[in-house]
Amino acid sequence: MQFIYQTMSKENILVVGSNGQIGTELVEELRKIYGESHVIASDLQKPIGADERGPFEILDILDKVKFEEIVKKYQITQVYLLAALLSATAEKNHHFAWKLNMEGLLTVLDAAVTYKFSKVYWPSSIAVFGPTTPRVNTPQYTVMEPNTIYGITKQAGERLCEYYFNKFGVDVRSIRYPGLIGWKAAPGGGTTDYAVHIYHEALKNKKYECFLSANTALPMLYMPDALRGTLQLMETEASKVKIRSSYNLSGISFTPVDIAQSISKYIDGFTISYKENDPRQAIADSWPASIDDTYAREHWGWKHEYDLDAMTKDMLENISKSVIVV
Ligand code: NAD
Ligand code: AKB
Repeated sequence: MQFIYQTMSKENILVVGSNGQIGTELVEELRKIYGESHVIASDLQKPIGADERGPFEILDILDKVKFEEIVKKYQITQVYLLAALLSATAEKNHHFAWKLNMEGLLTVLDAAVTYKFSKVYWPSSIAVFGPTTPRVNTPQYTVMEPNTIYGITKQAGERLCEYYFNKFGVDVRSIRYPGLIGWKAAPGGGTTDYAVHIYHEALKNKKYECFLSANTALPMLYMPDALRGTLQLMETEASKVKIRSSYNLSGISFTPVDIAQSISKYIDGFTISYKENDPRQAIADSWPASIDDTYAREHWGWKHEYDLDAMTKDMLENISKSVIVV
């Protein structure tokens, strides 16, 4: 087995947290590029109902011994670290959010030094910004005072990534994802999750009760764009990746009213109502409404493709054909 890994590809990639919203789709894309046997998926448990293609390992990223065993077993050269608590879940247990989000990253960065990984990918978030940040067209470099535990871990994580790049030469790359919207997997406990649930409820019941208020604008991105951007950043020549904390990345920004109007173009009679006093409102209010991603566009050619209506059409078509329940 090891012989195959050595001869078929130079890269053996470990995805940590592969059963989640991003991992489910990212593993598929990575396997198209590097070959099934070179992309090792891993998570706390085997994915339910998943096909058996490609290697999978049960891994808790807080178990450093097991992580290193897997790194050695598959001669891992790159890690995509996706395991984390997201904004809403993290607020329910801030100690564990700090532990998982920070220790997981430190473990991977230390292993990158020890085992000389060629690259590491770790996603940050728009949650690095806070209530004192300019909300519209938020620049790459600006005031950053996040007031959620999730945002605090993302900001500290960005500092760690840059530190390991400068001090140890770890080729770590990162994107500050906005809210991601896709139909292949459920979102995992964030503030932007409404923008996935709304499509499922629209198709099932022609109505949706939104936990954010009507005019809460947030930056969002359709999953095919997010995956393309991620792989594009990871394929970029190292000298062009000039930001080693994390890149702002922008796609579409919209409010619950905007997405409801977009859905109404495809589903007659769709209605939206608003739930009051949800704790996720305060999180959303502390985040940017839109993002300036000039550096990603200039440094490595980022460009999003999907606007709101194109995403809505694609989401509704695919959810109606799929068996995935969110
Ligand atoms: P998710 O919650 O859907 O998936 C996370 C996965 O990690 C889950 O499958 C979970 O089982 C696994 N996991 C949890 N604890 C683990 C542990 N101890 N060891 C191993 N695996 C563990 O999250 P996601 O949406 O796929 O996000 C992945 C990353 O991208 C996170 O760092 C998140 O902060 C970041 N991000 C996501 C979004 C988004 O909108 N989805 C936006 C910004 C940033
Ligand atoms: C969340 O809402 O927590 C995530 C994010 C934007 O980081 N989707």
